[in-house]
Amino acid sequence: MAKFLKNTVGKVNTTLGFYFLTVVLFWLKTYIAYKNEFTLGVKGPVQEFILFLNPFPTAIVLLGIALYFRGRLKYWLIIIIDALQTSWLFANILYYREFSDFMSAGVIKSSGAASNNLGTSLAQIIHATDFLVYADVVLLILLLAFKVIRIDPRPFKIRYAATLTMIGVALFAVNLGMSEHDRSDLLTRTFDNNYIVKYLGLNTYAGYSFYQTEKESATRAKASSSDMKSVLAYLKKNQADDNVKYFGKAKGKNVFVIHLESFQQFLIDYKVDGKEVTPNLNKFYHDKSTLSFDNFYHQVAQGKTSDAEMMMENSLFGLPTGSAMTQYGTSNTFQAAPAILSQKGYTTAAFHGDVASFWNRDNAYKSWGYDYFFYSSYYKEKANYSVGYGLKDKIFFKDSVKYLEQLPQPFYAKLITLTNHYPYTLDKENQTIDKTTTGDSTVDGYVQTAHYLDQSFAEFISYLKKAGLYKNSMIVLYGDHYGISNNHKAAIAQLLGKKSVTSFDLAQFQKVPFMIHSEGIKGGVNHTYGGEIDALPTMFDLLGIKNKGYVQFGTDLLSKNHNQTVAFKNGDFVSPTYTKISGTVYDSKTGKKATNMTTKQKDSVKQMQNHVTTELSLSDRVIQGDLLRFYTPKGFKKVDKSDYSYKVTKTLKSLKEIQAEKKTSVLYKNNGKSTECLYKTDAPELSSSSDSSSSSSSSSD
Ligand code: GP9
Ligand code: MN
Repeated sequence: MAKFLKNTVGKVNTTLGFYFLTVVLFWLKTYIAYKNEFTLGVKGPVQEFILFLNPFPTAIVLLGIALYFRGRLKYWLIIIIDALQTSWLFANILYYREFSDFMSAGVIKSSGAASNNLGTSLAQIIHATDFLVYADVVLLILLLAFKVIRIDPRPFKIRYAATLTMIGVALFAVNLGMSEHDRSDLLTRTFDNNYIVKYLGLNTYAGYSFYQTEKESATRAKASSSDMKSVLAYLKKNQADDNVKYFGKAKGKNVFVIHLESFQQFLIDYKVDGKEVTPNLNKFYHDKSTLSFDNFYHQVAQGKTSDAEMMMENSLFGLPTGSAMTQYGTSNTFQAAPAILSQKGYTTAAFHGDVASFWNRDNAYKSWGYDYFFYSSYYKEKANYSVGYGLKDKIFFKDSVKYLEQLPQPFYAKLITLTNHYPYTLDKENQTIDKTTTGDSTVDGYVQTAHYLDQSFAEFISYLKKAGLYKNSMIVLYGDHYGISNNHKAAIAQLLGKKSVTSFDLAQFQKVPFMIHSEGIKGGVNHTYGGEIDALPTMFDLLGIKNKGYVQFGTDLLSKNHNQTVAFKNGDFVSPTYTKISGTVYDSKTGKKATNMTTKQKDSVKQMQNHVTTELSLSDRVIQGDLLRFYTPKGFKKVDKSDYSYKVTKTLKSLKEIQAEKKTSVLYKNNGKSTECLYKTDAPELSSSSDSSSSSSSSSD
């Protein structure tokens, strides 16, 4: 034993030994921090293994740089590189504690203190034990200084240094390969910083973040106010008038925006074995006070849900790649629906049963001016309460009520459902309709989760009726994007009762519901062509808010001048006359390829294409150049992100205070008595007596 120890200690006196000691110590503390300081959402043994592995590759490569240098210098370089990596870890531990997110290069560049008040709160969030991350660095310095570890002055062979670099790179490739296998499009789709750290580690995240920020800031720096002028000129020409018949018909009402996850239009009135899949949504769709659109398309790209949210609340498109909400949601200036409405006296809140960081919601929502954001930490969690990304819809809706009833009215509340999400798995106890039988296992569960969503929606609506909210609210429903991707052509054909599907059929398959319910308005199924980009101007029409002056690329679906050419993000489009998919033009009425077109017809297609290309590229310019910083609409006050915090404790306190101040919440009007008892759900998870009362939220942020 003594000999072994002596041998091991002896090895530390060589350059290689010292280097390895540093690598291992760095790995160890990073891993400890992963486990204790961050909520990375690691699930299953593969992800556990990736997490365990991921500090190694970059540490091997980065600390290995020192080995290319001579003599004592290489030792001090090892220490310096170690200290730098440690500082990044240290900064992120603090930042994460405050913002539940990793520090981005953008935050550092735009001075974290100014944009996030980090400076002022630093004293409150720092713990003495945080400095322990430097313990190994200090220890190594002391060991060297007191010559416990002797510096090996011999030059380290370049060949060995290169081998170590290569080992690091190879390990990185393994790490990346395993990660992509477990979660594809990790780097291109930019879902969540937590994902990048979980899979590729904190160092890689740093590199990724700096690369992204550099790319973004170059475009941002090039942009100027004259770019904004061309956008405004375009909008002036293209924005549509309001519809006097509808204008202001829902003025002053509460607004519910219910995000139907992955919900496609074909599900409306769809039957499996004679049984309606979504009877309650169908009823709502056909209600005499519901304006329903049956030619409404999703227009998302890689940003999926986040693209839908961007369009619905900003009337700006997502980006050609990645997610605009993730990449620009923190730093850009926005003039989003929540901000506009809150400046008109609304309380604004978003509800979602996933973690706050997904799609960078915790930051983007601040930029959009959301007063409140209730995410997973606000909801009681139990093993069977969640499926896939988070809380099951029935539980989500029910447990949202305790916050909803506290919002001063009028409010704008967005509720993002989650259960109807790929791969459409549902616990046995929640299955109340048979799967379809196409034989495609990812497709067949779709009707089951959609049915579950439908029931959840019905329970929520019946609560709204009992609580008196149904009458004084405008309720907007939309499907965010397809649920069944084009990779499942055979199954899609079966579902639609066709032999096979063409590209035209697949374009039609991108329809999603868009419904606006408000008691007193003239409802009915409206056949106007439109898409998510048009939702906000349409809602504003009903709420009596003029769109002119706002930078919104969509137009009011109810307006006579509404442009019915619906752009897909890749430049394809559909319209009542022609549809263009991958360069091929189809006659929208017949679905057949358009042949023998007259010059006039060709011109009309060309015009549509021009319109689509122009609006997409201008919208991209607004986001990539952060152009809204150059323009503030009349009467609009620029959003200051630092005014907002979504921390549980702060929010609960603020809700409590606001009750007596505003005196308009459902709770206040009910003499402080909760309306939760009005909520009826058949969620089996809540049926035992201990679970049926909704207890307080978890206390973690
Ligand atoms: C996650 C949820 C899913 O919070 O919104 O996003 P998606 O995968 O549909 O884009
Ligand atoms: Mn989605």
